[in-house]
Amino acid sequence: MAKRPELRTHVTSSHWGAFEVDTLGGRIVGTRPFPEDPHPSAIPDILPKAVHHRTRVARPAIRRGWLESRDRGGRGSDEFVDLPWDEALDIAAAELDRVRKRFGNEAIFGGSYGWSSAGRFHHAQSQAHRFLNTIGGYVASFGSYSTGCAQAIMPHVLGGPFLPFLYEHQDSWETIADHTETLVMFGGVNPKNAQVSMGGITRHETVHWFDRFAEKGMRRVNIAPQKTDAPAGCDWISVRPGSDTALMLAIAHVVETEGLTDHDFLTRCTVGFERFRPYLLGESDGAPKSPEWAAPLCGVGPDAIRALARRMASTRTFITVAWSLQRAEHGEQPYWMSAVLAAMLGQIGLPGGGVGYGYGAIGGVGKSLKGLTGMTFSQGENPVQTMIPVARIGDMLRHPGAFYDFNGRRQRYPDIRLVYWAGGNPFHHHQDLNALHEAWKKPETIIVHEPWWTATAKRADIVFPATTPYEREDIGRSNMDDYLFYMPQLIPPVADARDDYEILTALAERLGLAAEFTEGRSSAEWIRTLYEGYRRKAEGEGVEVPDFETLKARNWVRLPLKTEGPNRTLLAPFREDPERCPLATPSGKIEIFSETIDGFGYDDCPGHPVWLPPSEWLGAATGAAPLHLVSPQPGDKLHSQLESALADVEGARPETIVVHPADAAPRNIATGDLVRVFNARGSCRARAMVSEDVREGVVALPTGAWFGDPGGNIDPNGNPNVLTADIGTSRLGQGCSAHSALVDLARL
Ligand SMILES: Nc1nc2c(c(=O)[nH]1)N[C@H]1C(S)=C(S)[C@@H](COP(=O)(O)OP(=O)(O)OC[C@H]3O[C@@H](n4cnc5c(=O)[nH]c(N)nc54)[C@H](O)[C@@H]3O)O[C@H]1N2
Ligand SMILES: Nc1nc2c(c(=O)[nH]1)N[C@H]1C(S)=C(S)[C@@H](COP(=O)(O)OP(=O)(O)OC[C@H]3O[C@@H](n4cnc5c(=O)[nH]c(N)nc54)[C@H](O)[C@@H]3O)O[C@H]1N2
Ligand SMILES: [Mo]
Repeated sequence: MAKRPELRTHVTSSHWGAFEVDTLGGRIVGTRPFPEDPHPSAIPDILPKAVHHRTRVARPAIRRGWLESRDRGGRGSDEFVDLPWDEALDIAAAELDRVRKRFGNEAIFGGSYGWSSAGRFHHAQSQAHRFLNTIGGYVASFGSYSTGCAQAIMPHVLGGPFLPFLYEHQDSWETIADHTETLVMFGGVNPKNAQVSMGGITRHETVHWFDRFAEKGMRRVNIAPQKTDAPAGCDWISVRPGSDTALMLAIAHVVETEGLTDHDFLTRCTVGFERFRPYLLGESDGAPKSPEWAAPLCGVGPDAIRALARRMASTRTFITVAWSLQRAEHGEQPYWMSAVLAAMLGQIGLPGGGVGYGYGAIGGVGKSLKGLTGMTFSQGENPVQTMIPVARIGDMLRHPGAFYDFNGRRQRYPDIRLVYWAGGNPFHHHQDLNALHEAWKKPETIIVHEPWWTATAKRADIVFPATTPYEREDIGRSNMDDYLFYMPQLIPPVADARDDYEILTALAERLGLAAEFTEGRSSAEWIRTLYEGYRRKAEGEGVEVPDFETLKARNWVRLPLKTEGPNRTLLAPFREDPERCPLATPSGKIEIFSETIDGFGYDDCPGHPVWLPPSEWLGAATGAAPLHLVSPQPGDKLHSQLESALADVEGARPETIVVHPADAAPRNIATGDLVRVFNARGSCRARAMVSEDVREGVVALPTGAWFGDPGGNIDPNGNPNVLTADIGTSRLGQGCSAHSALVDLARL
């Protein structure tokens, strides 16, 4: 008699939190919130449909044009031929070998940017990097789409590296709750974004903290083009996108001219105010950066600016800056200027005062936990030195051999023949996708590992079907979370999918490098080895972690990491004694003027923060492109993940664009109408939502709809990256400039 399938329930972890999963007969049939999560995300609801979706890559597939004639032009339109694993692996290994022997490993681009899935071992990007290092190296990428620009500029200002500031040192939510009187949030603190955190976030607490702030009577000011960029109940100062630096300068101008600057702090803890002050007061360029100067630029009235500046100077004020502000042309400036403004207010290093970055951008920022690192699968050493800033991939493909500037260095783009991608979706994440579609024709070969037929998989030559985390075992753990998970294999691999590790091991075998790649260990052995290493390290730091079998039996545990708690304050020891605890800047102090940056001679990022209008913003609006497009992260998912099943829901696609009534009326657009969003770079469909929650002149279309139609035609699903510009933030940061784009709308 056949055994009746049994309903089983386990907990797993993900970038959007932990959740319970029901499986039955090898399928995921339901999910439920994790009981200890006070504000669980609804993102997993769609998982049962997405994991078993018809858009899963079932078998290894090779693009017909490439297979038959090594064609490059049919990427995105050609059909694919399914091949048995062995044959597809043979072809891919031979191609990797051909390219590295003929052109050298510098012809392989393996940056492989993307969030992939949570799980400490099966992290596709790290796996691909280790494999490519094993076979002689690859061109890597620096930074992230998230914070690439900040990672370049902030070490010059506060000493680096930037990310540990964010994740380990910034004021905790407790500190802010206890001390802050005025919370000034440039770009808001967005609860929809705090749903996710790389590697996992078990307790979603952002909304709870804002309730507490409200109860304590903290003044919360959301300075953003959308009211919804901060939790309900905050004051909303609606600002023009791309203009925050002008607003910050005007606040600084009031502070300085009304005698509110903390000169003692500037003298003790900063350098270069005397070089910046003439610019602020207009002595060097004839334009005092007064509220009257800033008002027409940023769209905030002079009285409101003065009132805010006086309040900031007279109360304990914490300035937060969203990552979105540096994902824009000249994104270096608001980041630098916010630190300068906080320094002038003299509250850096005081609990609940000063400045912090990326609160709410991911749920882990602000959590006060003992940072416990470890369980990292080594990527090995990359013998190839060439590296590009991550968002410059389009330029690299278009201009092999060309020189470009990056953070004081003059570098040359390599000549890429083969692109290897596992765990990312560049045809979701990159800007100006029609241009990328063209540039993507340059490499001879493109190899992608993907669970789903994304726009990137469709534009590859060789596609290997990858498992999702539900089809393999792993450990779930993030430095910004105090839970630890055994992530069981919940279902067998869907169709012929294999783990990234298995795929790469099979390729390494064919290249005679299996022993180097695997060190003789299976996935299960690696997971246990990494875990034991972590456990020993944790014990060394006084944190007890269960042994592997115990964790496996228990599924999850909460670790006693909540120790630093209430007093975590950024730069407190430095403020206390800047000579004894200097910053890692050249002067050891906060650099209001940077000799280093000045020495680079960049007109798009000079020696102190300045107002530099972006090429596309409302101040440069034209009849053809009168509206500013912001393209925030989607609230209902992570980037382009789970999109296949979300898009199935009746009416869900194209994606929703938020439009102000004053912009909708003259275009005869009402909520629910289909519209065309367009500019000279491309166009997409979207569904209008008319709302006063967005600033007039601004439209908001989230990222993540799968890019559909190649070429300059209309993208049917609403991917904003057909509209965004593929330009660096500046020669210093070379980050992505997604939030700087002008567009128009028309009813379809
Ligand atoms: N216009 C605009 N564009 C933006 C942004 C913006 O604000 N505006 N934001 C940018 C930012 S900050 C980011 S971080 C990027 C995000 O861009 P990405 O990180 O590239 O986006 P994801 O959709 O998360 O891509 C991850 C891919 O990995 C696949 N995957 C998941 N698990 C596995 C696995 O185990 N193995 C393999 N092989 N694959 C797996 C998923 O199916 C998915 O296709 O987008 C950027 N793009
Ligand atoms: N649900 C969900 N959460 C996510 C993600 C996801 O895909 N889904 N992605 C995660 C990732 S990878 C990242 S990097 C973070 C990103 O975190 P952020 O960078 O903070 O997020 P965004 O959603 O790009 O932008 C937030 C808001 O900034 C505002 N904004 C845009 N330009 C400007 C400006 O010039 N000035 C001001 N003042 N405001 C501006 C927009 O109105 C936008 O809604 O989010 C993370 N969280
Ligand atoms: Mo990001």
